[in-house]
Amino acid sequence: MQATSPTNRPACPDGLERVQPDTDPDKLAHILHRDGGLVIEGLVGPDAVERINADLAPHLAARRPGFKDGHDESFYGSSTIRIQGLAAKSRTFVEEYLLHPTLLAVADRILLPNCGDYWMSQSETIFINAGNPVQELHRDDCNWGVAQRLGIDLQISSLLALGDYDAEVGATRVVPGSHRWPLDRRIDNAESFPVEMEPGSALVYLGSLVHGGGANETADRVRKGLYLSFLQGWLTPEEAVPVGLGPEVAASLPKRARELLGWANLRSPADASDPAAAALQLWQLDADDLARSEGAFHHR
Ligand SMILES: O=C(O)CCC(=O)C(=O)O
Repeated sequence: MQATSPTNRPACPDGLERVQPDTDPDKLAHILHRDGGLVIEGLVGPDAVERINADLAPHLAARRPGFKDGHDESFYGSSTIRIQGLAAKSRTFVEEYLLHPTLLAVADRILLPNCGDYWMSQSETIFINAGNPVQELHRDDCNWGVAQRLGIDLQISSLLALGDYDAEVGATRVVPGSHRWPLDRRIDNAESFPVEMEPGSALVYLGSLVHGGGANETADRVRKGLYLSFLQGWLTPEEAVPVGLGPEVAASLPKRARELLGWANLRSPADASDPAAAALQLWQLDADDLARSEGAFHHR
């Protein structure tokens, strides 16, 4: 079956548009709101992909497959290697992906209408080894079930291909247009399509889009994906990001990276008309935000 977008526009087999990194971010936001996801081709260059792979290789080698007992069979993957805290493990990840201007420009447009600032919710390798079955389809926003019912964009997620990313090896499956569905509508695997990508390309999608990892039906290939998500600053991230990062690494990073990684007060909403709302800030640490931003806990 050929996938169609909500506007019945002819589309790729997975129903998502392919765009280039220099596409106008307003257009990217428009496509995301229309389809729920898109693929940015060549978002990260081959050198950076190689360096991220090299940075993460020792960590991957040391980690056993599986993530959370009791949930590996249907969700995390008994043969899948997940490692979080990537900012502390790969400087290239920070410079070339977390701070990618296109990714941040689109996150600004999706998230800032409803918050003073957003932060990283999670960075994670999702390396699906041969034989791992298909993951349960889901929406990332289900982490914040109460807020999910507000009907606003809570999160923007992405999966960067770090190697093979075809249907047979377990490319992410998406249900185009499902970000508009009522939350109680039944999700059928038959309505999902694999998003095939070249290394360095990224699937970017709203937290409300139904998706899941594909089955790795190969004998010996690995589906190498790197997950990164940004979340409304008034919601609790999936990963305890600043704790994992630690002050020394935080101090060595650019300011915007520190902000995204929980090493700064969250900015108040730009349009806060209530003086109290402008004065109050989330994620305070006494009066020492600046010191904290620099990666040091010095109290006056
Ligand atoms: O690995 C993938 O393609 C998707 C993974 C995912 O959605 C998740 O683990 O929450």
